[in-house]
Amino acid sequence: MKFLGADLHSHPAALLIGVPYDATSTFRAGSRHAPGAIRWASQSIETFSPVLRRDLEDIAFGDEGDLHVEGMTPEAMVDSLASRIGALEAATLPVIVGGEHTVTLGIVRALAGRHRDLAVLQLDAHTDLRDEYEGRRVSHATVMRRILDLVSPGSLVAAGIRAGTREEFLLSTGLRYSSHRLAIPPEVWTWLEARPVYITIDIDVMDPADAPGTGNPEPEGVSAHELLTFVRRLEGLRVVGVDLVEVSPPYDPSGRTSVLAATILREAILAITAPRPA
Ligand SMILES: [Mn+2]
Repeated sequence: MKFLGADLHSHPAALLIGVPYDATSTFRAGSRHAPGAIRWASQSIETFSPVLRRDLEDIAFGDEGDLHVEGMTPEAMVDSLASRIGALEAATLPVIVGGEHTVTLGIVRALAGRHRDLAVLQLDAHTDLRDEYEGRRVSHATVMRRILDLVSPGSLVAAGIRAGTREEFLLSTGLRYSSHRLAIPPEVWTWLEARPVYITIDIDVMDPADAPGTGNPEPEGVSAHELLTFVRRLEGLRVVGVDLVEVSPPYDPSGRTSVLAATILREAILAITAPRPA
């Protein structure tokens, strides 16, 4: 099954790739089932966005299925994903569906090599800035720290953050911006407008009331309306890649988290591929 509105294109404007990997998720695994669950849930929504007035049918949008990552170490999965992203045409927007948050490292590794001034925009409940977690340096809880090995702290903008250790919050004061709020201050947004941006959306940025199906739910998150409004504003940025991670179908018995994830992806793809004013 392909994602809603996806078709075969030799030069896609946007290409969805699933990464069914959750080997370092220790508390509540299950995000390896997310690419399949989100594709299935996508059949329940429309290709047309009445807010953006755009339709997935109108763009060259493909879904190449899942990367084969079963049984891999986190390092091998990251390497494999980085080489797949590195092989994409520059005009193709990678739309990656995790899997756990560790997948972001593979994508950013490839894109930071291609764009020297890459900014990374993280929407997440957790800082993910530990240097090591349960003996691993590459894990869902260390992913943003490993990304700081690739881009400078001044290149990272984090929003929705409301959980982490004292040390992680101390480290986060050195970032371009970090806040529990989703709204980005105007001067930071203007800074983002001036460079290529990678955006990673950890579904746990959402309030568990709207997105219960995730490995590490965190109270006091943002609403679906707030997040979708934010995602539609991506139309104003030069986004060179996007991921949506940490949906965990075994903790989503009603399927509502996967439906929301599919809606976020539709709105993100439509907003990011919208023609930009010259
Ligand atoms: Mn995360």
